[in-house]
Amino acid sequence: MDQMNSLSIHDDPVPSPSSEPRKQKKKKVLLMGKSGSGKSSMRSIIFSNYIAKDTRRLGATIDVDLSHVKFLGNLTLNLWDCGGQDAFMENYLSQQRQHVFSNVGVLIYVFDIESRDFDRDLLTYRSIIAALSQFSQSASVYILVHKMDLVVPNQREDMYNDRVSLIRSKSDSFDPTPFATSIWDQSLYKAWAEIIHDLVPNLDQIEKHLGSLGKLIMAEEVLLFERTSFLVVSSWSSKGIITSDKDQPAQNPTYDRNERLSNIIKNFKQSTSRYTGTPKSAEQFSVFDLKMPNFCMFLIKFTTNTYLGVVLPPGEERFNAAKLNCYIARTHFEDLDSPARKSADRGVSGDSGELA
Ligand SMILES: Nc1nc2c(ncn2[C@@H]2O[C@H](COP(=O)(O)OP(=O)(O)OP(=O)(O)O)[C@@H](O)[C@H]2O)c(=O)[nH]1
Ligand SMILES: [Mg+2]
Repeated sequence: MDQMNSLSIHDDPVPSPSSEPRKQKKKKVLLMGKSGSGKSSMRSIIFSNYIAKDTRRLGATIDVDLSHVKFLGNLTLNLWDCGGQDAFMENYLSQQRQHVFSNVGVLIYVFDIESRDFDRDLLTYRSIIAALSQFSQSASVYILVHKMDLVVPNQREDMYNDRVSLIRSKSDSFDPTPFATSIWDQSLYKAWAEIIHDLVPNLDQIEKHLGSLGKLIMAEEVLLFERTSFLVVSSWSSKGIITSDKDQPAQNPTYDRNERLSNIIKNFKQSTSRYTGTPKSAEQFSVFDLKMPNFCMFLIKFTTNTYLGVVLPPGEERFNAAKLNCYIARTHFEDLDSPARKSADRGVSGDSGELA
């Protein structure tokens, strides 16, 4: 246990991030797709603590709903939730063309799998892609084939593959990353966790340090959750024990456990908010312990923008020492998260409004 109490996470030759203060980075994220495809629903679930059934009361978005999300790694996401009614789409493509499509970091385009007129959806997508290649050629493109829950299970894969190959053929020089999603299961969390993983600038460094921490505390698995979305943005597993890759043989067969866990904890946070009267956006727990006969787990508030989850074999000693060491490691990870940020303004400070 001595070894664990003198935690050092500098065993890998990683340059100290505190010596090179990072500037605040901004990423413009366009969320587009036709009206009713589910854009605002997913935005509310991922960033505003909604659960799936809350989305039924959302109205159609008028023009663009703009929100700024402060994020892990000194990153601010400028999220443009673009109302998808025809008149708005035409406006983005004409009068507002440069304003909407310049400086875009990421385009997330949502297709409704139930749409009756997919050919028309494709035409609109093509116009959007043309505008994007005109003003933001280096943007990343993600396509979400959404509402998959409405398709009977044995047709899902074929239908999804058909749609994706057609969408790809209309994507010009972009190479979109596709996902099949639904707000009614963990697929939405998986898609957004991957998108966010690509967005966070210094995640490779964070990942390296997370691995060192995992080894030192003799964990089986370490998970880093982004605070606002509660998505697992990074994870580490001790070798040979667990893999999250579904194509690799694993002792833990639940390959989508990270997404499931995000889903479960977000629902848990919703319930605590409902029954304790705590505002949904407030920090709702600082620590969560789970001690089962075959494994233990704790979740702690870690840095400004993260929670840390640690899975361990059963055993009180190891559990307590690991937790203590994670608390010691917090200051170091705080630097990796965002050295410049000590502001009280956290999370979504949505200034919803029209295009300027
Ligand atoms: N069955 C199913 N319904 C969904 C899903 N995602 C969203 N919905 C429903 O779709 C409806 C429309 O969703 P919105 O998120 O408002 O659609 P939008 O894309 O923002 O539409 P605009 O703002 O007009 O562009 C809501 O009633 C949601 O509950 C899904 O995955 N499955
Ligand atoms: Mg909307």
